[in-house]
Amino acid sequence: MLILSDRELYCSPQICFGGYRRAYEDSDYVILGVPFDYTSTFRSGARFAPNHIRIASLNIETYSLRFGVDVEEVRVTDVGDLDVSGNVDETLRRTRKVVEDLVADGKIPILIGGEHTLTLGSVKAFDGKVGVVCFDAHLDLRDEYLGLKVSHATFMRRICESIGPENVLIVGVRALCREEAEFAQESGVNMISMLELENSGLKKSIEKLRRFVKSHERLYVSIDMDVLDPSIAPAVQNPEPEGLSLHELIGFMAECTAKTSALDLVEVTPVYDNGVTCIYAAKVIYEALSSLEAYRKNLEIYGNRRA
Ligand SMILES: [Mn+2]
Repeated sequence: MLILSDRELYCSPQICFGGYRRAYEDSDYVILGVPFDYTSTFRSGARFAPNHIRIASLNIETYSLRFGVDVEEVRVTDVGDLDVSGNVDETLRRTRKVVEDLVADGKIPILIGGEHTLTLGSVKAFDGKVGVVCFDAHLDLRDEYLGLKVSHATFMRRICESIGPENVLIVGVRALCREEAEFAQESGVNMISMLELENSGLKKSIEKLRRFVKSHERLYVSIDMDVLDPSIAPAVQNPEPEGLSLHELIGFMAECTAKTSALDLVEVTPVYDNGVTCIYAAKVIYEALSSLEAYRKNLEIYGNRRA
């Protein structure tokens, strides 16, 4: 039996997600903070989210009733935060390089932002061979915003240029400008708007998501926390009314599990939080880990049968 000294037992050198500090070599899932919000234009402060979400993660239960998994028993580690640069392109380059490393080592990266722009760096790690499922109130498809080609309002346009608009699905949309609506229509970006969800029902939307999942070998899943209704998750950089419930978000997310190669959660801004948005964020990550682990376990038992 391993005997720990009181110092080893009771002292923690730094906060890490869920307290998971296992050796990198022994982990399947790697948490990486990206504390960056230089292009934010409204309620800035997402740079503070990684540590606040880590604190929240230490104070909620880790067992998932949905997936029958206790994240305590999952091979997770937290490698800390990316050293961000004052230059956005350099921050995105570093994000890409680190995600490339993690993927090459067979890990599933789970990034905690930070603003949504980081997804552009992260997706590029897959060299164009990935579908993106993005949960977001916004389309973020402007060609330029406030003089910037690369920002939280344009990054999805840049992703479309990089991997092709037909390989992008944005779920939970309800906030867009005419330019974005027209681009989405003409380019063939896939979309499940909140209006569509309300009018056609959850079942139809899930069928649409399943078709997208089926047509891709692997997926990058990006969760902008503003996809949730601001009445439940108010502390985001750009809140928009009429959002998803957490149950709906986790349901959609679970549909992507079999193909999920990496995941990020972005746009939480703790300065506007009463603590609950960070709890929601930590919960989303726990449920994501649980569904990925349940799938992995299933594969071990039943072999490599993909949905
Ligand atoms: Mn958004």
